[in-house]
Amino acid sequence: MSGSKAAASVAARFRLPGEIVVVEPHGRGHINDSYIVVVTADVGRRRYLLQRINDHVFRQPAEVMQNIQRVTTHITNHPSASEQQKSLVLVPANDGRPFYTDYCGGYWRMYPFIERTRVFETVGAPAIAEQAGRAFGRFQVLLADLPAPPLEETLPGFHDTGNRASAFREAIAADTQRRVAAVRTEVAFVEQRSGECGRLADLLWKGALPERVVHNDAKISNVLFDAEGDVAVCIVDLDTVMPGLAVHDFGDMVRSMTCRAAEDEPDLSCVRVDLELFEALARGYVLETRSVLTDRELDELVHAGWQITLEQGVRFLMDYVQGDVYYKTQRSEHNLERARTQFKLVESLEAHERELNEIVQRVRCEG
Ligand code: GN1
Ligand code: MG
Repeated sequence: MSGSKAAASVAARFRLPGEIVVVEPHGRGHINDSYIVVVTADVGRRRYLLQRINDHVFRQPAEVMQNIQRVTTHITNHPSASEQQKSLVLVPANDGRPFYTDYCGGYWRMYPFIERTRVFETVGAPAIAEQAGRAFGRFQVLLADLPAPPLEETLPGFHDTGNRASAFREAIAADTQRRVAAVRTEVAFVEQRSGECGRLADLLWKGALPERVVHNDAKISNVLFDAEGDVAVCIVDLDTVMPGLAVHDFGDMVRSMTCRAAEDEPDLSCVRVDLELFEALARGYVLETRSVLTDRELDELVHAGWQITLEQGVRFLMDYVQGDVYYKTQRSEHNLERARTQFKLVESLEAHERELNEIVQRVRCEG
């Protein structure tokens, strides 16, 4: 059965208010399969987002869904959440559960599609970076009072960059696809920097940085803006919301919001940190998290940008070396191109480290 056909039969297993008229692929994301479901109801046409969870990546999909259920319920009842953020709720399956399992054991879930919004794949102006920084900051603050128990750690060590570097070393040594010879320069790039990869995990272990509920995939395309593209109104993609470090999210924001090029831009001459975008992002994020973040967390913002960008490059390169088994790709060297783009940005972050720290100092003193 084709993906869309299977999705159409699964869509009927959810509590929808009318007749399903269209089910079509929604080509976003590197991991899960997503579909748009259109329903005609008495109240008019309604769209939904149906997703099949990738169970090679998420080994415990039921725990992922339990986390999402807790997070969406908390946010829906939160007095300071936006209307759009509150509308990110799970559509129950016909049996009342927040997901449906098909006859192969696949996990599916559905959300109402949040209409009158738009998504950016790259950041073209400081105002967008500031809005996105504010939106992720508010998201972290909304979850700061999530009641116990802690969320499940569905992807253990997700941002443990040191562990990622060790796994990478093993993949290089195994070289199952015979691709390592072609990426010696990139492997050396990572090796030269591996000493600094463990810093955030060490600070967490020593208790210098607090564990919080964070998003863990804080990239620009996970922010919904209003239809005009001026105001960030909702954070989406809750699969990886789990315990972690606030600065991991900021690091992912630096990675995806301070460079005007896309994460897979093959022309490396346009890949560099834009200090205006960085300043706007830092201002937005610090403004919103002021009441929650510690000084030690703010001290690590610039390092986190470097570390998470390097980590993402290591992950893309490792997938290339292992034969493109984790991320979806659109072309044969896609993962390698993605890795090179991350490494170019790492170099640029290194070259501008002093200015980036000065910007953070300035932003911290404002207001
Ligand atoms: C993956 O599937 P998607 O696009 O939301 C990945 C993130 C990476 C991101 C890079 C579970 O996210 O960690 O940062 O790609 N998610 C997982 O764009 O590995
Ligand atoms: Mg994601």
